[in-house]
Amino acid sequence: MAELRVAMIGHAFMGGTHSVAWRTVNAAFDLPLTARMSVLCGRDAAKAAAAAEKLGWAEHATDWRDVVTRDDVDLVDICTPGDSHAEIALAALAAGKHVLCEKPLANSVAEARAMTSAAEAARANGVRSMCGFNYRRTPAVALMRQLVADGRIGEIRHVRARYLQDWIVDPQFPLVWRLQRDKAGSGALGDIGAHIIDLTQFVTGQQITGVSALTETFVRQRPLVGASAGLAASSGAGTGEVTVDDAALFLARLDGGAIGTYEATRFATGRKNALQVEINGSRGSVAFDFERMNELQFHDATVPAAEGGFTTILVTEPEHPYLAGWWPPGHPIGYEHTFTHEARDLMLAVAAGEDPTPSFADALQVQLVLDAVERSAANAAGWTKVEPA
Ligand code: SOE
Repeated sequence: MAELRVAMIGHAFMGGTHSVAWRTVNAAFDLPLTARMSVLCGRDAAKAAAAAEKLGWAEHATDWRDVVTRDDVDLVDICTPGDSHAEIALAALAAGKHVLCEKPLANSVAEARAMTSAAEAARANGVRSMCGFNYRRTPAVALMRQLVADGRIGEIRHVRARYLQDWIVDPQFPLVWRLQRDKAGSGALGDIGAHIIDLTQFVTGQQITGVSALTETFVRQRPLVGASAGLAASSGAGTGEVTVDDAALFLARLDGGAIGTYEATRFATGRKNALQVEINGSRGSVAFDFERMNELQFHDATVPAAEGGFTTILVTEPEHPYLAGWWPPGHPIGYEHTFTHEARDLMLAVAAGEDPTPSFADALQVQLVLDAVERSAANAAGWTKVEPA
């Protein structure tokens, strides 16, 4: 069977999740291509070698510029912080490689536009590109989209989205790259707010057209990093400034007539990875919480009131999206599977000569929303003070 030879740039948290995906995708799904984990690339040779060994890559390398032009690489998988997404993606596309790029697509609208133009130009030569908004591929989320598309929710009035984490509540948690604007672009907004923007637009089929926002940075100085691994880190000597938001809230209008509230924070003590979305429509509602990712809450407003109310759908059946690839009915799956589903869909698109989604253009639209949120939050004129009593 034909191979898809993958080069992965970066090997921290996302590199780990993507490695699981490439390693398992052909075991779970019957696909027209076989993923080959050809080369893992990282700046430090010893760390890259250890990561390649641990994560299952055939080789390691230290210079991404060499890697993206190699003849024995078909796809470049970008798992680095946002400040290098644009440069790597542009080079990979110019070399005719398919590209999978972690979210958010870039650190600015200008970079996202350049990446989108390059992806569109490369497309003419059969080159595919995709942004890694993995939560779209949670079976319960895909089911939620199906219910909306099938008209079961009716006309959508409300979109209520929150992404709540608490991993930096401790003011002594060090200044990792996700807390630095030059590396991450923004804070909770781009890191996790981007997911709920993408997810709600994906589920509803509507796009955000305007926002009114506020952002806050609760802890402005943090210890510098001693060592870090994934999201965990230890403190080194000295402190530095947090240059991103800790939390972002906004109201939104969507182009199909819905109105929305969005909240992204890393300070929701006790909430670990609570990506929560509720959609209310004229015929019913759906609600999802990633902390219970194998369940979907559904209210059918067309049944008699006495039988109404939210019921729990256990999204563990082979009839549900993606689940035919996994275990017998009733057996749940986890976070890492969303990345395997992403790899599956990308491989199917590459093999069929079709464009995978979300495209770079879709991710640019998310970037434009992030940018509007930041501009709105910075605009004090939009803030109405309560008159003193
Ligand atoms: C950290 O907030 C993080 O790992 C995000 O970067 C991911 O995109 C999200 O899936 C989980 O949380």
